[in-house]
Amino acid sequence: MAAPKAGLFLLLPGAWPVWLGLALCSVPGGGGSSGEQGTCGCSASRGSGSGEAAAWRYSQEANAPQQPARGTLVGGQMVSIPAGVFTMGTDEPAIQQDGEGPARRVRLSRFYMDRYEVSNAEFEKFVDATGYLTEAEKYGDSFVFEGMLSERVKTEIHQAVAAAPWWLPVKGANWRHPEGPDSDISNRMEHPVLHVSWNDAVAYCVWAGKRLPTEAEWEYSCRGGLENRLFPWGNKLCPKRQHYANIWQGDFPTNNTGEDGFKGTAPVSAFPPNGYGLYNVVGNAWEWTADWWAVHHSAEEMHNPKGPLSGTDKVKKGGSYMCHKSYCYRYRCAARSQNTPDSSASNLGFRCAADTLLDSL
Ligand SMILES: [Ca+2]
Ligand SMILES: [Ca+2]
Repeated sequence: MAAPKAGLFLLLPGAWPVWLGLALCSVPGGGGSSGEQGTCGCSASRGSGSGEAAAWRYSQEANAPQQPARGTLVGGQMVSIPAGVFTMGTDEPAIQQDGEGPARRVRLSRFYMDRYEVSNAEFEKFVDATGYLTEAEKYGDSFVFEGMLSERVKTEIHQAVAAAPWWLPVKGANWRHPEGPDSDISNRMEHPVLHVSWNDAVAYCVWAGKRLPTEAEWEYSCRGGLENRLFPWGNKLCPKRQHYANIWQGDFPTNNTGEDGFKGTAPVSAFPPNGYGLYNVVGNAWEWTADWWAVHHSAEEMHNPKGPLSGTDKVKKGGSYMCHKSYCYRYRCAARSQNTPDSSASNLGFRCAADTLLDSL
């Protein structure tokens, strides 16, 4: 099990995903224009809606795309992403060392993309059909954020990641037990599967007749037909004071208000979809891509790029429910990070892509 990257993880005081019934960004226009330091960090006053009202506000029905999606829904689970050319990366990198630039033109053939992050329910089908054991289960432990752990589990841990002491290797933590042996997913079957390594993600996608998206495909999907925008929906983090992603609100690292409704993960169908009809592309769970990690990129136009031929880490995209702008401003389409292929953690999942659709999809 490889250590999580130190720069990606946040203190999360809440113990469980909690629906707080708080839906609106409490600072009008939070997030502002491109490059502004907005976080929806609207801790001063919360929305006053009831849980039921907030649940409706973020339901699939209430958040149906207001404009026709440019991707085409195929069956219930995948979207046909049209061939096209887009600007990958940015010439205004927010995190220089991550290799977000340069902006370069990338041409892609048509492909298919999962509408949602792979959920616990979907992953369970795979495990039930194959008996697959994830790497976290084989290793016997996985990384969990300290703030998610019970006191009993914490007292049994005597080791931490030196560079990121808030991440603890928890014995018995895996996709079925995200916070260790005394936790389960019975109330989170529609949440993204966590504690899956890159190798686990590949195994799932192959079983499903799919594959992991390349980084270029993921980013193109993230942008939803928009050019040079920060987020899948535009440049404002909270347009019309509405939350569009599950990230962190509050004062890092002491207070996660859960203003967007979730201190932990959210259901994979929560929050409005982007222009291609994809949900939770940024935020909620980090998503593995197929590519090896590198930080230097050619500015030349490329056609269906697949990243470096080899490497030590794989690219992950989108940030997670633990991302706050002050620490991990990586819930942008151009943002990126990396882990070794055998890494697993309580904020890292995936979705699949495909070149063709099987009849069963
Ligand atoms: Ca949140
Ligand atoms: Ca995501």
